[in-house]
Amino acid sequence: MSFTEHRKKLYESIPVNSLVVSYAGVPIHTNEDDYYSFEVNSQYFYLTGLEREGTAFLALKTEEKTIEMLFIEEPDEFNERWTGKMPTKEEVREISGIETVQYVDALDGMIGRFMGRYRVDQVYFDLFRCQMNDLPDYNFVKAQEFMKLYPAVLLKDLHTATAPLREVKDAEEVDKVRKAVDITRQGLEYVMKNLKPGMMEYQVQADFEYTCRRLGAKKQAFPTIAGSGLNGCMMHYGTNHCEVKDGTLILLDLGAKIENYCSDITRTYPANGKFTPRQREVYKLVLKANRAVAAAAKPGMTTKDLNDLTKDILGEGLVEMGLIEKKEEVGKYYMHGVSHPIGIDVHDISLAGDRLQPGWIISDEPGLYIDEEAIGIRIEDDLLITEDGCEVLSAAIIREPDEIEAFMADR
Ligand SMILES: [Mn+2]
Repeated sequence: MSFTEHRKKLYESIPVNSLVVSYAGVPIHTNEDDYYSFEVNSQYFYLTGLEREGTAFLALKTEEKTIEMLFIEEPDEFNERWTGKMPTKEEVREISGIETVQYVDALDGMIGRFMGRYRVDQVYFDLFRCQMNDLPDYNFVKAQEFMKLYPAVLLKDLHTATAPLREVKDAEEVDKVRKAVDITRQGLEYVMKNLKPGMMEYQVQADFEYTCRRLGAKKQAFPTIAGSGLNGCMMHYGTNHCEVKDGTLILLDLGAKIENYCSDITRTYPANGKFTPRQREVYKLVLKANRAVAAAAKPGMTTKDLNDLTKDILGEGLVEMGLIEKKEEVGKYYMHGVSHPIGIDVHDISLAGDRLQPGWIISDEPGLYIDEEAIGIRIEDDLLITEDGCEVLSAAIIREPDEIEAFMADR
């Protein structure tokens, strides 16, 4: 089973006398009695396969053995009456492959017992921080509580420890991303069938997300970006509140999520089904970079290598079009990176500078953003790195301008 394998890889990679403490997390309060929809901690999910709030995972690696345990809330009638069935010990045992399951009230006592009975040199908590000013998340708070009680133990980062493991996807993980990509393909086809000038961007978003749900994707991989005209020039535009005007392009950066694995695809379509000659010219240049990255990506490269290649191609093309004088000025119209890992997180875990290996899944997403012409174009595919190159997981999502026009004409 996949999650058992994930834990095995972790146990092999950490030293003896290590304690691992990982929490699913708790929902974040909004106002009154409302909470944001719960998102499970990714390290916890990777190690257990569980998405349930309030649960925790504990592992101790000693010289002789590794002990692993799961802690869940005790199902009770009152909570189940209001919010539905809670997972049972048997159910979480089945999903995670962890035999020993206890109720969460026993967790602190168990940590104390481990600390008293065994030699623990280091303890792993997820200490990842996205922005310096972010509020500390649940695992971070728990790490601080632990360190107050056991200051002599070396604190290590579970995020950093799992990164090399999560970077390389196993067959089951690849299969989940494949399914997510295929649902995204069908969602985009439904969008192309229905897209017309006068729609609101959020209606295009709704067409896509409706298809995802209908086909079994409970969640989106990230908030759908549906930016028409100038809005397509804003990298992470997400308000989607404008009308899609005739003669404009709409940039759609979106993805279904399947069993907590993401797809991340961008396509750019003409609202009325036909590219103008200028839109087609710019589109062709972005497509050239997109194809070149897919042709070049292979083990040993870094995402920076792929981005350098992208900047070369886009820069040369922009010089030919007369938009810039030297290709080094490419940053005026292309201001992001071409590639990031994809997995449980849409911008998935990786350590800076790590080189591509077979099993990595990365994006291939060049773009050009010409504000003065209200042309924003990005074409994004998902690549699985293989032994000697890559497989385009999203190969079946059409991207040639002729194919798109033909598809949109035939409806
Ligand atoms: Mn992306």
